Amino acid sequence: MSKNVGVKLDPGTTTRVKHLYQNKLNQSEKTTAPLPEKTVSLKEDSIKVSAIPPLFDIPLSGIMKIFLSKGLLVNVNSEIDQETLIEIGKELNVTVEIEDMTSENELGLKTKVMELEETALSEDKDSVESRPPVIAIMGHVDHGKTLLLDKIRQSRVVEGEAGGITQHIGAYQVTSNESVMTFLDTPGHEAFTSLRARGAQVTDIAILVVAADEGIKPQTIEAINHAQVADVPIIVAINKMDKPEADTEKVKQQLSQYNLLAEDWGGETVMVPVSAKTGDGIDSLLEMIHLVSDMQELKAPVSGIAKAVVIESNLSAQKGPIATIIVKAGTLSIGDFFVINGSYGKVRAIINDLGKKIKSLKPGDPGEILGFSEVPEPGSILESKLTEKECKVLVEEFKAQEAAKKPSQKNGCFTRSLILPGRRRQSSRT
Ligand SMILES: Nc1nc2c(ncn2[C@@H]2O[C@H](COP(=O)(O)OP(=O)(O)OP(=O)(O)O)[C@@H](O)[C@H]2O)c(=O)[nH]1
Ligand SMILES: [Mg+2]
Repeated sequence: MSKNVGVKLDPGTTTRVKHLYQNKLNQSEKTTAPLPEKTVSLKEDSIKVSAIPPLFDIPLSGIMKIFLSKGLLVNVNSEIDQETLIEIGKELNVTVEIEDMTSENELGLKTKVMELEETALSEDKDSVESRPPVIAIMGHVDHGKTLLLDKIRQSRVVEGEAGGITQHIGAYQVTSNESVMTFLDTPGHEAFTSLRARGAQVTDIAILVVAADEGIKPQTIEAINHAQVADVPIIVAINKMDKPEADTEKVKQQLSQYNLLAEDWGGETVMVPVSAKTGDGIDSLLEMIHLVSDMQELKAPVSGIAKAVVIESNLSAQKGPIATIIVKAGTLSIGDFFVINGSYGKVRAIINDLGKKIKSLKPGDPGEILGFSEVPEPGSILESKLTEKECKVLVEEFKAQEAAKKPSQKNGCFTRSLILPGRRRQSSRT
C-alpha cells in the first residue's frame, strides 16, 4: 500500500489562490455579460463629453471610467474628436459610424439643390427673375474670412466672435453697385469640415481666402476640394497684403498645384490681392464677383411654392427650433405653412442678418426662421404649402415611405441613409 503523503499548503498560499480564483470568477462574470451591441452615428467633427451618455445610452460615470483607463483627462465640457469617440465606443460595444460628408454626400446635397432649382424654373416660368448670387467665403483658419466679410459689409462680426474663431455658417446680404449678394461666412478651423462642405454645396461662387504671408494650409486645400467637387467657380482673395511678409507669387505657385492657375500665369482663375485690414483691393474683388455671377445668369421664380435649404439649425432656449435658410425658389412669408422631411411647421417669424424682423424672403435671400416643430437637419429642404391639411397629408406620406425604406429600424437597429458603414470621413488633420 502506498503511503498517503498529505500535502498541506501554507495559509498564505491558500488565501492568494482563493483571491486569484475569485478575481477570475469576477472577470468571467464580466465577460459573460457583455454590454449589448449598439450602433450610433456622428456627423459633427467633435462632440462634448456631456453629449456622449445620451448618445451611447450609458451613464456618464461609465464613460468617464473609460477615459480614465485610457489616461485621458477630460471633463463634461471637453470636446473630443471622432477618432477618440470611436475608441471609447469600442470599449463599450458601441460602433460609431461617421456620416460621410465627402464627395458622394457632398454631391448628394448639391444634386438636391440643382434638381430643386431646375424643377422650380420649369414649373413656374412666368415669374422668373434674376436672383442674388450666393457666395461662400472659405479658407484656412485665421486667414481673414470674417474680417474680409466685415469690410465688405462695413460691420464688425469678427469682434463679436468668442476666441476669434468662427464656429458656424453665417449668412449675410450685401448691396454693392445696386446689386444684391448673399455671402456665407464659413469657419476655417479644422473641426468644421461638414460646415465647409455644406457651404460649398449651396453656393454659386466660392471666395477662397489665402493669407499672403502664410500661403496655403490644410484647410485651404480642403476648401478647394469642396468647391471643386461641388463644381463651384473659385475666386481667390490673396489677403493680408498689408503685411511685409506678403508674397503673392508664392501663393500663386502653391495654388497652381491644385488646378488653380492665375490669369497672369496663363490660367483662368481670378486672383485678387486684398487687405481686409486696410480695405485695399476689395472693390476689385467685388467687381470680379459681379462678373462671375453675371456670367452665371442666376434666375429663379419668385412666386409659387417657396423652396429653401437649411444651412444651420439649433434649439434656442427662448425661441425653440430655429434655422438659417437660403431661399432657392418662390417667396417664403410669415404665416406660410411648410413641410420639411418628416415634420411641418408655420413660419412664425423671419429675422434677417441685421437681426431685424422681416415679412418675407425671396430667392437668394438668407434668413432665420422660427416656427419649426422640431430642429431641422442642416441640408434639408423646406417647401411651403398652401394649407396645414396639405402639410399633414405630406408628412404622413413621408413617414410611411420612410418606414417602408427602413425595416431594420423596426427591430431596434439604427440606420441612416447618409451613413456609409466602414467608410469614414477623411480626417482633415495633418
Ligand atoms: N494685417 C492683417 N490682418 C488681418 C487681415 N485680415 C484678417 N486679419 C487678422 O487676422 C485674424 C483673423 O481674422 P478673421 O477674419 O477672424 O479670420 P477667419 O478666417 O475668419 O478665421 P476663422 O473664422 O476662425 O477661420 C484677425 O486678428 C484679423 O484682424 C489683413 O488683411 N491684414
Ligand atoms: Mg471667421
